[in-house]
Amino acid sequence: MRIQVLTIFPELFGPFLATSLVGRAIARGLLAVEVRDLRDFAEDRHRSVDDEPYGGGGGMVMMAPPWIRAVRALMAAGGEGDEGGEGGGATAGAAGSPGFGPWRVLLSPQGARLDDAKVRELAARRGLILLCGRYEGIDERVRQTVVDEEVSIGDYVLSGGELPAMVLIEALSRQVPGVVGQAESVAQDSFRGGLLDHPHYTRPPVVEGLAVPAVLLSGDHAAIRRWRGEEAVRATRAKRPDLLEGGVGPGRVLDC
Ligand code: 4FV
Repeated sequence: MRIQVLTIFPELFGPFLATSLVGRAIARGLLAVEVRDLRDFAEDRHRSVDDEPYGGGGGMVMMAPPWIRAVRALMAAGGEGDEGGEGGGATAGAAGSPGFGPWRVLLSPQGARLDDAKVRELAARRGLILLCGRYEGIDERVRQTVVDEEVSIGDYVLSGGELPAMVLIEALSRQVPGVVGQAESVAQDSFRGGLLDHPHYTRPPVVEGLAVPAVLLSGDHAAIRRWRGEEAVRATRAKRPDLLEGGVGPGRVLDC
């Protein structure tokens, strides 16, 4: 999977892309992430990317031309193919030719809420361009020209789209085959079967007078799988009953 990120704070991504699972995935070539400074696509010598809002009001708005130039440059740089591209296909230029180019995602509170299903949908694409906004927002004509989809990580307002982009990159990296060891652990991830995860325990056997459930020390793997399935349902019913509306995830319980 190839991910290109556009931001005015590229320095925010360094440690994240060099550490732990994402860092290892990139080092092993399982994931490619390029971070580009939007200011490199500004049109004036002050590298301006924001201006005052038409119609007045507080704060600044990000200008459209730098974004449009930046996304088109990244598209032209031969992003791997998906049915992204301008206006869903009808565009000028090799990279923008119909049906070619990375899928362009703007991180914003107005987007579809990021969940396990959305992560898997985006992970199925070969190329992504992530647009990280700042200030009060982005000129609407960016959405109308070089954005295929908006994604939100939650109903609260952050100061920038960089952290949402990192959340998305981390979630996507876990979907890339070979990135997470013990392949089945991704399959057992929370939400996969529509359930939260079962409780986990490790040494020491007693903490603050609280012992590990005996079944986990029994060696009876069928009993352990059953216990974990029941505990996953219990945790989901207690903490996220909304997840059970669609009925208990079949795969999860059945194979316990
Ligand atoms: C956000 C979110 C978010 C809004 C204005 C950046 C900020 C500023 N992005 N999920 N919630 N973005 O709050 O994705 O430009």
